[in-house]
Amino acid sequence: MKKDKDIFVTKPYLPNLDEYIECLKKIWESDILTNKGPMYCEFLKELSNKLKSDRINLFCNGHSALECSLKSLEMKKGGEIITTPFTFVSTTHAIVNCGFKPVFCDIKEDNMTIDVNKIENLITDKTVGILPVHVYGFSCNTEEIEKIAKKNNLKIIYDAAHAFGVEKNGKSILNYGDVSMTSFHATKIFNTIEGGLTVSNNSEIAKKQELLQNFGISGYDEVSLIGGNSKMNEFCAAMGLTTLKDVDKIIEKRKKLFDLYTESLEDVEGIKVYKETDSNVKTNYAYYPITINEEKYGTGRNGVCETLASNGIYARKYFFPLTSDMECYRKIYPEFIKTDLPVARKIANEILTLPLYYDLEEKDVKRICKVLRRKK
Ligand code: T4K
Repeated sequence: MKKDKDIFVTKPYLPNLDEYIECLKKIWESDILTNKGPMYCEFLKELSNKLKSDRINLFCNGHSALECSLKSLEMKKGGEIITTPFTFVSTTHAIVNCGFKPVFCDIKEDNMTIDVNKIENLITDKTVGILPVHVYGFSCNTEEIEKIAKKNNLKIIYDAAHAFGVEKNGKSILNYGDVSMTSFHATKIFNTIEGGLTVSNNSEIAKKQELLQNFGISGYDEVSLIGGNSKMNEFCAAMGLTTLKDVDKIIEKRKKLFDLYTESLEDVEGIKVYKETDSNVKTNYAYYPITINEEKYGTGRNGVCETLASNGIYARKYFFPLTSDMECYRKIYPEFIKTDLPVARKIANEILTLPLYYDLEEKDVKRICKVLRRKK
């Protein structure tokens, strides 16, 4: 049972209730609850302005946005997609659900994104795409990924589920790749309860996604594609509309808490803290990951997680286990668990993501750090 002093890894940001109720009144007046009604259209317009793209689509969740991205790109079914296993399982499930085979690439020590130096060794005549993850909102090396993709004629799909609000070279990071998707889940920095979005680099792909997410319906009496249903409804769009203006404020508060964690933990022997490594990137402070070196700290990651929990602090092991090692894949792809992923395996065994959310107070961060600094 949740106690008052309990601190969870995250807590959704809730916008001004009166403003949300105003939107609900409009929904009641319109009688339109879904299928791209007025709220959806207004939210889409506001996002277009914010992201400086008119090639965007809104989804009922991030996972559907990712699957739709994979389906929209004309990649040969059964082809291989190079990706990382240090991610939420959605990334790998989407690849498999869409009829492709994941090929796992190791990650970098410094920001846990795909190691671009290890991609080309994995390319075969079956490779059709690269699906890197801007994990924790830290930027992948988009320049190198683009070069490799161009040279080998591969599509790029970014899992930017954590990266709404991240900017690279002065533009939203969602504008990179053939398609980027993000998540608006309740646990994300900006939420629409459940929701997701794609940004495509070409209008034809964006149009195809629009069809795919609504059964392929292209006219009153016409269905031109075999699609499904993954549209965002009016209530979620209203949540997004009410919250969008608060995004900068949310990121600013998270930065304060993020910096306080770093200040309090960076000198602790055995604890490694992380930050955005690219000076051209403005990050969104989506998560606060640390790794714990058992030898130096005196206790391993699991022990630290338990100690925090005994103090009412519920950190999470995002992302352990690696998706390549998950039970669901052991039978169909027994080779996955043997993949050579030294950095990803080490980090997955040492990772802990600490609580970080808008309502978290500085005194909470200090309390968490006090527990972590009480090193044996
Ligand atoms: N790609 C990546 C890289 C992703 O990380 C994700 C999702 C996706 C794709 C797919 O996007 P979506 O289809 O989800 O839009 C959570 C989220 O459900 C998931 O969205 C997220 N990534 C993943 C990293 O974390 P869980 O199973 O850890 O969530 P849960 O329910 O344990 O919540 C975590 C904590 O948040 C709880 O301890 C309490 C708090 N919480 C949660 C919810 C839902 C609240 O206080 N209120 C709430 O309403 O997966």
